[in-house]
Order: sequence, then structure tokens, then C-alpha cells
Amino acid sequence: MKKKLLFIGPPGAGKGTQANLFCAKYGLDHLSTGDLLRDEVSSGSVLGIQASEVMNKGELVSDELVLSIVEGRLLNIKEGWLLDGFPRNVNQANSLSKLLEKINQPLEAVISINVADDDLIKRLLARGRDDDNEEVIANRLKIYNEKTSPLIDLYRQQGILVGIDGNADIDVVFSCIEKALG
Ligand code: B4P
Repeated sequence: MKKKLLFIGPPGAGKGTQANLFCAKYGLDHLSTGDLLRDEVSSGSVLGIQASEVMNKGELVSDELVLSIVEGRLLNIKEGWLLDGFPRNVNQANSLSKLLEKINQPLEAVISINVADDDLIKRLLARGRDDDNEEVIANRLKIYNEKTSPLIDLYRQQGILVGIDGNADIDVVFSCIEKALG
């Protein structure tokens, strides 16, 4: 089983859902920038307050903040890891590739989870987090299409991209991911 992974996909595709299941079963460290940022927000720190304003508009938090969080965590992981929701733009992807080169741990596979926009919107509205309302979801999808989706081609060119159909029950999607990484 591959152990240095990245899950990518639009908001609500199920990156976090699948990453939690995968890490629990295979003992990988789960690095979700969304969760780490929400922890920062809950702590009430100055950085958390700034991040919360950005997240509640559906924008991307600054690369500087996200990179410092990821770098600190990745440097301390001994076994496998799964990046969930990072990188989200070309600058973050370039920084990640330099960091992975430095620690000599190349990415082994990128799982791209695909779900139709209408279903994404339904799922997120049903979840109802602070950043899950119609206006903010529309902005998150726009930013995903503009800034994050170009990374899919980048990883395809590197020969490590696997596309997964996310329009199915959670356990069915999970089995497809396991099969792809086995
Ligand atoms: P994230 O926390 O990464 O969340 P997400 O993209 O909205 O959701 P995800 O795809 O993980 O969906 P989930 O499994 O929860 O980002 C939130 C915000 O943080 C961003 O907008 C941004 O502001 C900031 N941020 C994060 N990373 C950043 C970075 N690198 N740089 C800058 N800013 C960053 O699933 C969603 C719902 O669907 C759940 O309710 C789930 O139960 C349901 N679901 C999942 N799979 C399903 C299935 N197969 N069928 C039916 N429902 C399903």
C-alpha cells in the first residue's frame, strides 16, 4: 500500500471523509489543512481570528500561514502521511515539492475525487458548517476551479494521479481508493 499520499478535489468531494477512513485503517498521519486551520480558529489566536474571516468568505488562507503549519507537521512524521486539502494552488504545490525533496519523501500517489457541482452543493448545505452557505459555497467552487484544479494536470504529468468517482456511497468510494493504492 502506498503511504505518501495527497487527496485532492472540490469542496465537499469527500476528501476529509475518505482521508479519515484511510488513515484509521492504514495508520497514516492525516494532515488536513482545513482541520488544522479550524483548530487555530477555535484556539482564539490572532492568526485564528484572521483565518476565520478568510474561511467564512470561502477564500484561501494565506500560503505563508498554511505552509508554516504543514512544514512543522511534516518534518515530525516518521511513517506515512496523507495530505488532505493541501496544496490548493500552484505556489503551495511548488513549496510542497521543495519540502518533500528536502526530506527525501516523494509523493507516491494523488487521489483526485470527482463529484458533480449540484451534488457538492447539496452535500455542503446538508453539512451546514459556518462556511457552508450558498454564497460561500459558490465562491469556494470558483476558487477551486481557478486555483486548485490546475494541479490535477500537474500531477497527471508526473504520472502519479488517480481519478476516483466520488458520486457513490462512502464505502464504495473507499473501496475504489483502496484498490487504486494497493
Ligand atoms: P476543507 O476543510 O479542506 O474542506 P472542504 O474542501 O470543504 O471539504 P471536503 O472535501 O474535505 O469534504 P468532506 O469530506 O468534509 O476546507 C475548508 C476551508 O479551509 C477552505 O475553504 C479554505 O478557506 C481553508 N483551507 C483549507 N486548506 C487550505 C489551503 N491549503 N490553503 C488555503 N486555505 C485552505 O465532505 C463534505 C460532506 O459530504 C460531509 O457532510 C460528508 O459527510 C458528505 N459526504 C462525503 N462523502 C460522501 C458521499 N460519498 N456521499 C454522500 N455524502 C458524502
